Parts: sequence; structure tokens; C-alpha cells
Amino acid sequence: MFLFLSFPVLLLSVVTPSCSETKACEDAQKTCSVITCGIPVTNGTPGRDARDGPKGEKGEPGQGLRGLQGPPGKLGPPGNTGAPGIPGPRGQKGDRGDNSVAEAKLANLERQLQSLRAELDHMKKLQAFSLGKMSGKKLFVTNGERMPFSKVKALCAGLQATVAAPKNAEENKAIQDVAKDTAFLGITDEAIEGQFMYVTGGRLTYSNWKKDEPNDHGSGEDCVILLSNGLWNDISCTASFIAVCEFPA
Ligand SMILES: [Ca+2]
Ligand SMILES: [Ca+2]
Repeated sequence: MFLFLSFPVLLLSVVTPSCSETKACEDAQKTCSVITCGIPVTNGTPGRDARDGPKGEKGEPGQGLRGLQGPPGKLGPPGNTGAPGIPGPRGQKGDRGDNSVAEAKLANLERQLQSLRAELDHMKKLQAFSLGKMSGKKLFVTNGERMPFSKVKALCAGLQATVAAPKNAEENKAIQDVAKDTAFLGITDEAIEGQFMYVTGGRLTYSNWKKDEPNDHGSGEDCVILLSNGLWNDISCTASFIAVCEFPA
């Protein structure tokens, strides 16, 4: 600031002596200061260039042209399988199914089953009445065929029955009437000779042997037959006689 204020004073001391002539003053009006000539003073000639100032700070990076983006690289290897997520919330309860059709079918089947049971009971009573051979709770049945004792046992087992074996005189009579001929009884001494037992197990509780029987005649007799007169005789098991089965009816 001091330099700018003192600058016109220095110019005054230089210009004043040259204003002795009119032309010189006119010329001076073009260049003199206000104080000397009564006219406005214009700026003087530019001074010398100042020395370079201190170096400025480093500027921001320039906005140069950037190269084009290259093509995408190759796919990398797949990553590891992540941990299972948290189970979702439980859904709402569904509508109840229609069981009316199934219930109706079940009810119909139950009615048919009751009808069949009633019909079966009726058939059993008719069969027992027609045979007329019920004694106690047993029902004796025959197919009228003759066969070895082993086949009689198989036949009765296939019917879920056992070979007829009388436990008293009444049952003995019932079997006699059913067979109408000589029939095998479910009694043998195959296990211990001379000790007759029921094929279903247990020693005899009733017997009706013919005189001089059992005699284990010839090569041996281990089976028992019911003669037409109701008496018993031990006989070979390979001989063929009427098959009679008993049911615990
Ligand atoms: Ca014997
Ligand atoms: Ca005999």
C-alpha cells in the first residue's frame, strides 16, 4: 500500500521542470498528475515485471482420456455349498378331508359281516340237526372214504379238526352212527407199545376194547378202529378204514 501512494510524488519531481512550454504542458496534460497541472493524472508506464512468486501447490490429477474397458475375465471355480437355511414357519392346518364315503363303505361291510355270521350260525345248527350226531360240544363228520391212518390225520388237520376220539360211551355211539362201518379212532400206541394215547395228547380216559384186544397182533398193531358193533380193536396203521373227524362245535 505504501508503494502505491508514493508512486505519484516521484513522478511529480520528474515531470515539473519540463512544463515550461505550452506545448510541453499540453503534452503533459496527457501524462501529468492532478497536483501539478490541474488536470487528472493517468497511470504511469507499467513497472518492471516482478520476480516469480513461490511455487504453488500440486494440482488435482488431470481428466485425461481413459482406455476402453476390457472383456470380462473367465468364470472362477464354484464356491463351497452354503449352510442350510433356517426352516420356514409351519403352515396352517389343512382342511379336514371328507371321510363320509369311506365311513359309508365301512358301515356297509359291517352290516354284511353281521349278516354272514348270522347265516353261518344258522348253517351250523342245520348241519348239526341233519347229522343228528352231536354229543356234548363235539361234532363228528365223515366223507365216507376209506384210507390209511396217516391220510385220515392229514384230512382232519386240513379241516382244522382232529381224528374222532370218543371220551365216553355217548361219543362212541355217535361216531359209530356217523361212520356206519369200521372207522379209525384218533388213538395209537406208536410212542410206547401197549400204552394207548390220544393223538391230541394224554392217556385214555375211556375205552371199549373187544375181548382179547389190544393184542398187537402179527408184526404189530399200533392204531385203533371202531367196529360196527361199537367195540375197539388195535390194527395196522397202514390198513384203510373210514375217516371220521371231530370238531369242537
Ligand atoms: Ca401196538
Ligand atoms: Ca388187534
